[in-house]
Amino acid sequence: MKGLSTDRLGARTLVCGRSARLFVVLFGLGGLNCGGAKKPAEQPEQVVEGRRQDDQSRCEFKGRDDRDVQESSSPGSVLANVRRVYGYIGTSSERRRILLCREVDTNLDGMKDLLRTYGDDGERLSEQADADYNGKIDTWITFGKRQPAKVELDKSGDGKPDEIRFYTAGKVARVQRDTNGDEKPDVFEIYDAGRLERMGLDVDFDGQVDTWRRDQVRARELEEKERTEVAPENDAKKSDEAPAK
Ligand SMILES: [Ca+2]
Ligand SMILES: [Ca+2]
Ligand SMILES: [Ca+2]
Repeated sequence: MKGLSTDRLGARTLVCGRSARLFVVLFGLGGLNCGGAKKPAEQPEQVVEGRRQDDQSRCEFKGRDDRDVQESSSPGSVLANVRRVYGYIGTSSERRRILLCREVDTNLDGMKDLLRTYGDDGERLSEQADADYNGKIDTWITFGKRQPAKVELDKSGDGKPDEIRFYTAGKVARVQRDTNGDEKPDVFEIYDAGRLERMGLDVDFDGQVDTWRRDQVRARELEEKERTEVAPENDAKKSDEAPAK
């Protein structure tokens, strides 16, 4: 089956049949080659209207007969910049198609720079992003229940994460950071309700925290909070202890 449809984003979408190998989107031409049509001859990587044929795809679908691939263009993009890869689960009447992977070229430079993977019920499992568009993934997100549970960042540009953020109920709870490039964390931040409470520093990089620093402002706030929470009890005690008139 070959035709035009409209997806949830209202994007113009070119849809092919079940087998991924049955279609090829020709970048720059927006053409389509579905089942039965002639496959284009193998060509070396080339620039087509500023786009290379290798778009740094990271979704798994090449050479897979059990994957469907859908290419679409988001609003503002003339060419296809969104790819969805589908798979199948279940058997016979319970067999259904599910979205496994979605990748996007967000800055329209021809290279995919954002990838999301999904579970059987459409829930987000993970995300990878090349946030500075240099061709290397620098952000990895692992999702818990609907929200990010862990975010790993490569700030040094070596392709490996050097900062890991752990989240609880959507708020940052812990951060660990490698500042000397030995791939071991040496800064540990502890958060309370999403606000930095204290920071541990491993200054000689032996894996042991040498000093803990409390956020001075946060410490004062906590002390004040403790004082005001205790105060009413004290007041009540005083009135209990007051002699009867
Ligand atoms: Ca891009
Ligand atoms: Ca990058
Ligand atoms: Ca380190």
